[in-house]
Amino acid sequence: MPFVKYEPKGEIAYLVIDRPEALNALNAQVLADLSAALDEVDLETVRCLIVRGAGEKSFVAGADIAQMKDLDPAAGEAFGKQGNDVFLKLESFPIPVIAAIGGYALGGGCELAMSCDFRICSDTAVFGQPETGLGITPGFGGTQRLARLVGPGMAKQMIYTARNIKADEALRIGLVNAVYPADELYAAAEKLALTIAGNAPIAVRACKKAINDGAALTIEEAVVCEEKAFGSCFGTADQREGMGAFLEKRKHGPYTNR
Ligand code: DAK
Repeated sequence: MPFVKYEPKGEIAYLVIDRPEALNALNAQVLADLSAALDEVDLETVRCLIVRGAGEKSFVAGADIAQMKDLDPAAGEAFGKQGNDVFLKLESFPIPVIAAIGGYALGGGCELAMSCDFRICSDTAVFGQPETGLGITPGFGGTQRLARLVGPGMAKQMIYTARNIKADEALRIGLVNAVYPADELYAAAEKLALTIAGNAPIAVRACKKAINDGAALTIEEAVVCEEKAFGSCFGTADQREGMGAFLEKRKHGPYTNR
């Protein structure tokens, strides 16, 4: 029974983590299903993904503590690698991925959200890295991505204290881009996804790759990523349409991904 549902909706699609009886906690099967769901995405049609949790209470309440409890060091390392591999696949997925967080995003759930391109959340959302309170470290990239997103000082405070934060604080520290009333979250996510889907897909993909590839480089090396991205758009039908529409003072037609 897959714990991740792939739900295409025209040019956008949802990946729904669907294990509400455990607040969508990530066990090995959920991670395998998430990887398989990414393989299902039709990249010819779909231009933006939204990741969300099933139910109203939780995005993902962490890695599955019951499954992790009796792991030995080798099995712990293997579980960490499985999660890291899937989250890296999501982070470098060719099209943008929005995390729409309605409720708990704890531990592996916060790490899943941080592997997406950006995050929006409900006013009921709760974020945290509770691992040190459980006797472990974050295991799916939390020590690295949280520090990059909110700075090392705030990341260290959150991780060392294992204290949860609410949506307003997540907004203040830059962990999420926007907070919505809970019943408006998914409509807002769709609106954002459709706006992205309306722009030239080859350009959007090239921007994602340039931003990701450049993040760990010096500025001198990083701008080369942008030069490559920029160059790759020229000669595409979408670049001709976009610039042609501007010069002809008309709205651009739908982009064709060509
Ligand atoms: N794992 C397993 N089950 C979970 C779960 C989780 N993370 N979170 C919730 N559940 C289950 C509960 O056990 C309960 O199951 P039943 O008792 O009904 O069978 C059900 O979901 C509903 O939860 P509650 O009854 O607790 O619901 P409440 O509303 O009272 O509380 C809560 C909600 C989110 C505050 C609470 O459930 C909670 O504190 N959950 C745990 C949150 C947490 O600590 N998450 C971080 C997990 S640690 C690594 C790899 C990965 C990681 C680390 C290392 N290596 C390989 C190195 C990642 C670690 C984590 O993510």
